Amino acid sequence: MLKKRVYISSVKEGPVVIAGWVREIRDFGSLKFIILADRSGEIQITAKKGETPENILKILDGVGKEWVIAVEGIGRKNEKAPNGVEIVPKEVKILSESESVLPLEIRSKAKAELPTRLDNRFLDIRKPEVRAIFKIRSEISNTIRNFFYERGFLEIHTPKIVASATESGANVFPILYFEKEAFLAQSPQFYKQAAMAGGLERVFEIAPAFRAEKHHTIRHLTEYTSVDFEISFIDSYEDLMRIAEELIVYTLKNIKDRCENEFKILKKEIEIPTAPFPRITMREAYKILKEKGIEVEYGDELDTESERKFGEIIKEKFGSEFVFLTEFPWKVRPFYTYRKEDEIEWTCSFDLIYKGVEIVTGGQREHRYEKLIENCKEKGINPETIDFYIRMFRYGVPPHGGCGLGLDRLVMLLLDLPNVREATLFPRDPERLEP
Ligand code: AMO
Repeated sequence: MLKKRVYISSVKEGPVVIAGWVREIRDFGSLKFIILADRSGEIQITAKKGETPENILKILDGVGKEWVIAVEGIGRKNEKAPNGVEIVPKEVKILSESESVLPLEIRSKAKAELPTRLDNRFLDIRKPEVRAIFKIRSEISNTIRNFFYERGFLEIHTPKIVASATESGANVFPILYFEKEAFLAQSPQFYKQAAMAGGLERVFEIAPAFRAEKHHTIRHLTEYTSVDFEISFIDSYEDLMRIAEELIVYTLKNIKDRCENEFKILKKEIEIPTAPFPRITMREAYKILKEKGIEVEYGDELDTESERKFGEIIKEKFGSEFVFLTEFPWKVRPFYTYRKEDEIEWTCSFDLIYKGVEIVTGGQREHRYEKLIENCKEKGINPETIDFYIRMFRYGVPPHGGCGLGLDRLVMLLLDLPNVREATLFPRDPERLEP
């Protein structure tokens, strides 16, 4: 029976086999409606005394909400049915039963709290509006992959068990690796640079990254999906920003078409941005914020609130939801960042802010061995502890740079979700290790 199964959304008039979850039952004695749902949509099954065989009526009388059943029947036009077609059942097979009291209601009007939803995520994703988020997320990662393949990038897979921190020692997860201490990778940073040292020239990776961030915010996870790319033979970090903005425009354009139905379910209109996005140096940003009465210490990063405010100001000024904040202070960037030639307290690096939240960090890397050693020392890093990385720069490495984009944040912001956890199927945070 299941061999002939089709998705509910493709049901037309005539014989058909469908299968899915019993989402609702309306019983009027001699007439019974069952709403059956699968990944593609919902349909009404109409069982009537006199029309439906007695044995089938009996089976249907026994089923409960969220049971999984397969139905063989006839598709018939009915203007009163939800999608204009109903199913008249001829054969019903019970595939799985469900307990009658569910820990999370699928169709309840009252919205459950996020922790309850996440505790019961397998039920939560039965809701069309939640499933739509993950369909869009899937299309985003597919589109990103296409973008890079079309431009001749190599997809790489770098280790997630590593010997040292790349971003900062403070938020790295130590693990026991046999008798040694190892860490979960915070970023593929060293390895995408190693790919440049190896002459791969243009690489990308979509993979998990781990951050031991204890704070509870709506935009931090302890495990997130990082979209990284790295390219060689760049003239400046402008080359990187150009790819990053092209990637964003390409992705949003593509998913707007591919996910029309999901955007409808979520009642979202997607605005396609135009490149180039505004570029504002950090030095300008301090001034712009100061004019609005927001004081950020010269040489410091923007905190969450000033970043949000900055996004608002840019939206007002340039009509753009995206803005590159460029030339970050050396003080707040990692040791591998390339410093401006004539103003070494500033760097050739940037963040991309979307709707007031950082979604991308990138920049040119220091590829000159001597300078890299100096930078390590200035940041209090003993180069010998990361010799496997540093030694590459003794053997010919072209000027290069790249970016890391947080996929979870992109999905959250695109869909205006209130929390990054909603954009992640099974989020990890300081309290959540299950499901
Ligand atoms: P950074 O540490 O800024 O840079 O991270 C890059 C992007 O990853 C996302 N991100 C996170 N998302 C959710 N939860 C977190 N805890 C979290 N931490 C980071 C953000 C951020 O903009 N190696 C550099 C990138 C590079 O220069 O290529 C890096 O990892 O969207």
